Order: sequence, then structure tokens, then C-alpha cells
Amino acid sequence: MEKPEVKYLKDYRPPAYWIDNTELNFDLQETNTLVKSVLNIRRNNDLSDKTIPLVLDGKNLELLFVKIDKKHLDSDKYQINSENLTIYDVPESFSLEVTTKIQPQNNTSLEGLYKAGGIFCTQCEAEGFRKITYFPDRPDVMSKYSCTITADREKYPILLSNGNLINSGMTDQNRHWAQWEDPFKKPSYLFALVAGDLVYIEDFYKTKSGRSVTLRIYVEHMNIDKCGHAMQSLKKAMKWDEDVFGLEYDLDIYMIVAVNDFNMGAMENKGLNIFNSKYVLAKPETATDIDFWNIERVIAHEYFHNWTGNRVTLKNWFQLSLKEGLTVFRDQEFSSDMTSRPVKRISDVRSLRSFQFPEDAGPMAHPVRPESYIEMDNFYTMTVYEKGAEIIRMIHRILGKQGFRKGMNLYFKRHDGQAVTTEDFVKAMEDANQADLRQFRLWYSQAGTPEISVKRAYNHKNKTYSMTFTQKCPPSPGMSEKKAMHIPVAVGLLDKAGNDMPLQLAGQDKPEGTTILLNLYKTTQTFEFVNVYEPPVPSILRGFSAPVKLRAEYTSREQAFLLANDSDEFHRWDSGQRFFAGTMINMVQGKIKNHDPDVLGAIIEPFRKTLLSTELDKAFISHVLTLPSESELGILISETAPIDPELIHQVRRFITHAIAKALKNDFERIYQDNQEKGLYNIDAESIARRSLKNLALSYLGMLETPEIIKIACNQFNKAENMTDEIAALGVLSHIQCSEREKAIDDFYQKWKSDTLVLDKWFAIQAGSQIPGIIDKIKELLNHPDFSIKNPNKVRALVSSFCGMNPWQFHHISGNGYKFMTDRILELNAINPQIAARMAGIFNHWKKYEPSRQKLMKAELEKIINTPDISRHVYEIVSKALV
Ligand code: 0A1
Ligand code: ZN
Repeated sequence: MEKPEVKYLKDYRPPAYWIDNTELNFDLQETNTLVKSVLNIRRNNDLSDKTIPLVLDGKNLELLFVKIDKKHLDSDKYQINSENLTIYDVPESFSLEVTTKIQPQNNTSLEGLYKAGGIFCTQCEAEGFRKITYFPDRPDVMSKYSCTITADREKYPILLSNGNLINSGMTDQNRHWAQWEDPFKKPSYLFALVAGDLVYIEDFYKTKSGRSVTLRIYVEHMNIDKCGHAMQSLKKAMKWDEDVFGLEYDLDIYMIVAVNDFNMGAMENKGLNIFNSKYVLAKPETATDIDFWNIERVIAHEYFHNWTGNRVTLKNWFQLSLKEGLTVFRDQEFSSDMTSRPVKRISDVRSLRSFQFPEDAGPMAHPVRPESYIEMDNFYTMTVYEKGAEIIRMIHRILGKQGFRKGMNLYFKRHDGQAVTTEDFVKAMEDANQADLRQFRLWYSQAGTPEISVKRAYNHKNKTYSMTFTQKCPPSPGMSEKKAMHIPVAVGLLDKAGNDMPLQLAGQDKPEGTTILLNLYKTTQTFEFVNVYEPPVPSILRGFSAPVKLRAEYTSREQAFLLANDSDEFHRWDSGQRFFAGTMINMVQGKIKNHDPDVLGAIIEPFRKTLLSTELDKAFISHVLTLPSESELGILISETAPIDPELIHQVRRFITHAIAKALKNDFERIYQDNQEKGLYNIDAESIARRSLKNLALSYLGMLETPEIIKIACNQFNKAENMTDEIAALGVLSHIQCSEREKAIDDFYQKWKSDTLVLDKWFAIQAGSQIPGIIDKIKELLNHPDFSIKNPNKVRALVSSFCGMNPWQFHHISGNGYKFMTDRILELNAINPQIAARMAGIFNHWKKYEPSRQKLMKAELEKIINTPDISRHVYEIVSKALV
């Protein structure tokens, strides 16, 4: 294909025209939908050039009429091409009326206005509004919207848009209409419309200033009994944002709609959030504990966007992290307050390291504030979201909780109602605290994960302890030289007994606490602690105070010691993971022999101690005892050697099996002791108990004995909640036995009418460790309940195979790779966004051993040489091939 255009941050120019009011009129029909828009347009007089034509974005639209100030415009006064409508010689201020025709029922990209499962709905972020009508589809053009929807009354009894319902009525016997008005100015990406046969649950929230807000969750009829948890989550989020940030909701109604066909998790459209049903619907029988948590998190995330994203929005898409990094930070803090802070931190860091670190070291590496893109949809990345949140977390640490709050207050005071940049945010933080974040800003502009090494030395005579930190950041695409960053590193020192030492830096007159924040500014920097009464074991990067790779060169004895003693739970967990990973990596690399009893003993003893601990929180125990996955091991290995997924699989399997065998009795006891007592509950303690119990079951499952199969079947058959049911099915799914087949069939029969539960059924099979599972997966592509058009189904069956089954995906036959390429090419024509996400699976091909490299490269070449490849897929694949 021709090289698509690249957009650059440096080319940003303010808009030439403002749109003060946008009046939309939708006539929803079965074959054609008519969209009429009336825009009040005003030239941006800040620009000196008064002759710039009006350029509107539009894609896949059929233009019917254009009128200026109510008069039809002659066709020689405007021009259309596949991307724009350009109108020349327009007055300084005028009204523009445009009527377009679209076919939402044929729109499989799930972007713009689309119809799926009989429901009309929109997804406008990032650039989907241009698929609805001609408009300056950019976030710095903010406008007041009103929206009138007309549709068949029986098929679409519910008609929704942003803001407040102003009026409604009948046009004839069969068709009705509703008019909505949003009093707040917003960019086009926050526009939303829904029409369908939906029902809702309703509740109310009284804001801290005493206003009553109506809360509604709209779903398909059969899901009305699964909305309670989402509603409770929303109310908790509203309260939390008032308590922690003083932020109140601003409209009289807040609506959430759940749809099955959705590219992402959810969307924060003003007053009318549209959600992937996966993040709304839950009852204990159908949703797991993790699902319940995710719903609470995503509901909160979208709600928090009302301030961080909607009230203060983006100047351009390069600033995406301004709303996403900040909102992820807010949802993480919310979840920490609702559940357990250390456990939340552990799972967030685990996912950051598993997904964001590799992204930042691969061909798609980009700064949190990117400099360029081909397709914005490809930049909804772990870097923009999760690394962006880490940046905010560092600011929070550096300024402290109160300083951060002061910064937030100033940010809203200055920028409410505006479209701004990450720079504006940092400036507000700085100004509110008289802080200097000049060097810190590099976190936004430099890609790559900084690496920190530490040299430590204890001086017996002077009782001093010095730590010398050296930072470096590997080169990224288009950015070879990196400057030293401002990196906050939280440190503690443990004495021989495992207690925290009081910390006193040279120059301080007394100790200040037992965790200290060391600020690194230079490439190499030394810190000296005084009055250190014995050689300590340092606990470095407590709470994961910065998103860096730490090369601390701990001995395995120190790691085991920290696992047993560190008062910082994050670092305690991290030490355990490094310890377990280190042993497995040594085995993969042939540095130690599999059957060395000392090696196994060295792993099993700390494992047993943690498993049987009575003081530790059970959720924490489950995290510590979840060994680094095959993918995580691959990432660690790839830093020094090529990845061989088959070898990693064998070693990890060997170790888990050995642990299961050695601790069989302990696991059985834990399994029994943590059975449900009394009623099922979703409080943190019950969730932790179930997770430990099911972890024990999964280790026992490694033994594949008839006895264990019986236990798993028993749990599967008796389970009254999805957490236990799916955990048991998961264990059976890896064991070749007749009980496995029966359980898979029974599960299908029981849940065949619940599409979200069927996603779990597909995913469990895709993750099965039974050799040759790819044939089963191919067969499932033709299952009547599978649909390549539904992103959740694609993620369940196709992505789970790559993610949960790396050794089979990377099978040396290349069959896994071919399977993926076929899916990517199939999806390219249906839904380019999802196709591009799938294509990312080959991003790390260079990290593998030569034969697999060659195979993956061939697939990438096949994709890029396919005619009609979308811009989305082109961007990912062309960058991977560089
Ligand atoms: N802004 C939403 C997620 C979202 C992002 C992109 C989309 O299409 C390209 C759709 C939704 C959020 O952060 O929740
Ligand atoms: Zn978001």
C-alpha cells in the first residue's frame, strides 16, 4: 500500500473555526440513517489569516445537502474527498447545515454509529464522529450539543443521548422521537447516542452539596438481574471522588448502557457512558471475583473521567495521557481504598511489567506523550495509560498527598472548560507547590524503561552505608540518546533480625522514618546513610516508587530473607518473584540441573513457609505463590538471551509439579480449611480465601491423579458461584480425561444462553495446556456461538490462545503463527482496530531464537504484502519490520 500520512505533534495548529452550537438530528431507519446537523460556526480570530477555508472531517459518508445560513450551497463552493469536506469563502460567522446518509447496520468497525445486536450505539473516541457527519473532529473544538433521535417505537423504545431529556413525542403511529441537550461544551469524541429495546435499573445519589442525581443502568431484558454491583460501584466512586478530590457530579442524570459489541472496555461520553457488557453485568453465579473487581474499577474509571477528561479535556490526541494516565491513577487509588493497597499495587505492577515494559522495549515504543502517529487508535496503549499513571503516581509521591491535592485544585481552577496539555497539568502541580519538575518532564517525552543499578558498601568502622545508583535508558525507535531522569526511589534498610532500621542520611541530624525517598537526578549518584549499626539488607524501590528496571544484584539468600521479612509488602512479593524466577531462569539456561534436590529444597522451603503463614493476608499469599508465568519468564530471559518458549514451558511445569508433589498434604489442608463457610460474599476477605483455595487446587491439579480429578469435578458440580466453577473447570481443562470433556459439555449446556459466560468457556479451552489444542481452537472458530465480529469472542478464543498458551502459540511448526495471521487478515476487513491489536502479537519477534524469528518475520511480511491492508494494521506491522 501507499505510505499513509504521519501526524506530528510539532504540526499542531489551533483550529481556524469554532463551533459554538451543534444541533444533531438522527432519523434511524433499517437501511439508511439520515443525519442532519446544524452548526453555528465562528472564525477563530486569533489567527491572522482570514482566508483559511473551512475544512471538516468526514469518512464513509454520503453527502446529501449543504446549506449556509439556510441557503443551498452550489457544488462549486465546496469540495469533497474521502477524508474532508472543504468549503471556501465562508463568512466570519454563519450557520452550516449538512445532511448525510450512513448505514450503521453495515458498520462492523464498531466506530462511529453502528448497529449490533439490534441496538444502535456510538463510539466516537478517538476519531469516530467523522463517520457520523462532517465536523471538525478534533478535541480542541468544543461545542454545546443538542440531539434529536427519531426511530421505530417498538424496536427502539429507548432513545438516549448526552445531557438532559428536553422533550419527546410521536411522529406517527409507529415512530417516536426524543430530544436531548447537554449544557456542557464538549469535543465531538464525547458525543453519544443509543437506541434500542433496553430496560434499566434506577437509583439516586445525593451529592455533597445536596443535589439529587438520577442514576440509570440500561441493559438488554435478560440482564436486568445483573446490574446491582455496577450501581453500587458507581455510588462508591461518586462518594470517593467527593471525599478524596472534592469533585462532584454536574448533571442531573448519569446513564450507563451495556452493549455486547464494543472494541474497548468502556467509554466516558458525557452523562451517557457506553460499556462493554463485560464491565457491567455480574451476579455471583455468572461473574468471578476478578470480574466483580474489574467492574468496580472500570465503572469508577469512566466516572472519574467526568472531571479528568470531560470538564478538562485534551488539546490534541498527543495529550491522551493527560486524561488517561491521570484517570488510571485515580481508579487505582480508588481500588486500593476499596480493597487492599499492597495487593492492588502488586497486580498493577505485575501487569505493567508484563505488558508495558515489553512495549517500551519494542518497535512500538513511544513516549507517554507521543510525537507522531499514523493511526491514533493504535496509541491507546499500556504506555499512555499505565506508564502515564506511574508518572502521576511519582508526582504524588514527590509532592505528597496534600501537595498533589493542591495541584489538582489549581489544575481545575485554571483549566475547567478548556482543552489543555500534559504540560499544563505539570505546571499546575509545580505552581501549587513551588516545586521544580523541569527534569521530571522527561518522563513524558522520553520513551523506554530506565534501568537502575545499585552498588552498596558498608563501612564497619564508621558505621556508614553507601548506595551508588547508576541510571541508563536504552535507545528507542527514533531516539537513541537519553538524558538522565528525575527518578524517585523509595528505600528501606533491614537489620539481621529482619527489622526496619531508622534511616539517617549524612547531613541529617536525626533519623527520619524507616522508608526514605531518594531522588535521583544524575547518571550516577551516591547516598550515604550514617549510624547504621550493622550491615543491612536494602529494600530498594519500595512500593515500586518508579517504573524502572532495578538491577540490584541480590543474592538468592537476600531475596529469601526479604521475602520473609520486608515490611514493604510490594517489595516482599517482588523479592519472592525474583527468587523463584531466578531459579527457573538458571534452569532454562542450564546453569543448574533440574533434579538437584538442593535447588528444589531452596524453592520449596520459602514457598511452604509463605503458604502456611497465619499472619499474612491470604490474597497476598496467593500473589506470592503465583509463580512468574511463562511469558514473564520469557521477558526476563530476553534481556540477556533469546527466548525458547518450549524450554521455558518445560522448566516451569517441572517446578510447579515438584512443588505440588512436595507440598501435596499442605495444599490439601489449605484447600479444605478455606472452603466457603456460610453464605457467599464478595468482601475482600472472602475473595482472598477463594483465591488461596483455588490456587491450592490448581497446584494439586498438576498431579493429575484420579483423586484430584474427583475433587475438581466435585467443586465444579457443586459450585454456586462462577469463581469456584471456572477455577475447577480450568484445572480439569489441562488434564486429558473423560471428566474434562464432560465438564466442558456440561458447562456449555448450562450457560449457552449467556454470552459473557460463554466467553469464559472459549477462553478456558484456548488456554488448555493439552498438546495440540490449536486444532480444537480452529474447530471452535466455527462454533455457532463464536463470531469473529464480536471483539469479546475474538479476545476470548484468539487472544487467550496467544496470551495463556505461549508455548503452543510459539510451536516450532509455525502453526500458531499462521493461525494468527489468518485471523488478522480476516479481521482487517471487518474491524481494523481489533486486527491491529492482534497484529501486535508479533511485535517481539526479534526476542526469540532464530527459527521462530524467521517464522514470525515471514508472517509479518505476508501481512504487509496483503492488498487493502488497513492503516491500523500497516502502522503496527511496518514498525515491527523495521
Ligand atoms: N476512553 C476510554 C477508552 C476508549 C478508548 C478508545 C476507544 O476507541 C479507540 C474507545 C474507548 C477509556 O479510557 O475508558
Ligand atoms: Zn480512560
